[in-house]
Amino acid sequence: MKETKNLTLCFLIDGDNICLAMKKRGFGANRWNGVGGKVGDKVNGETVEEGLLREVKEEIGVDLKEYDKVGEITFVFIDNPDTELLVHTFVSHQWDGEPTESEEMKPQWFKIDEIPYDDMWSDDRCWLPTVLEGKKIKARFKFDENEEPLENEILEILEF
Ligand code: 6OG
Repeated sequence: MKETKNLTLCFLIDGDNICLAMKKRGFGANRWNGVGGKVGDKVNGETVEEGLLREVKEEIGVDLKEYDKVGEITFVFIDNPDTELLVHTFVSHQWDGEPTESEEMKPQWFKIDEIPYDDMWSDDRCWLPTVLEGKKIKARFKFDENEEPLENEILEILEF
């Protein structure tokens, strides 16, 4: 039986700047990414949006005031074929508070044209520019056992 785990991922955008956060521990450590995490992690029956607000607050201390869903991205790892990660992806232009370091994440602002793709998950280079152009996507990526993308396994990027 395939299991789908729901996660959230959010990018704060301020004009030409994007807030990324360095993951300090756990899955995806030492990569820049948006902020988010598992839905229902710590709170039973949590909705995707509740999970988004909780994780953004926990990880960078910010309360989102506005956010748009911009993508649904499915990740499959070849050494864990029965589990799919479904990452509900958002951008926000309005929030309360300043992004602040936590035990899990160290946030930093980057110019949108200087996003450090070499130090991010490799899929980001494929879909994040499309999202930053204001499009919404559905995408699916498959990784090998070394967390490297498998050639020709980028199945689709669609507007929906
Ligand atoms: P926690 O383990 O911290 O949630 N995530 C990914 N993000 C990108 N850009 N690419 C991936 O490719 C990802 N896999 C997971 C979702 C993990 C956080 O990392 C995101 C969550 O925001 C494989 O609870």
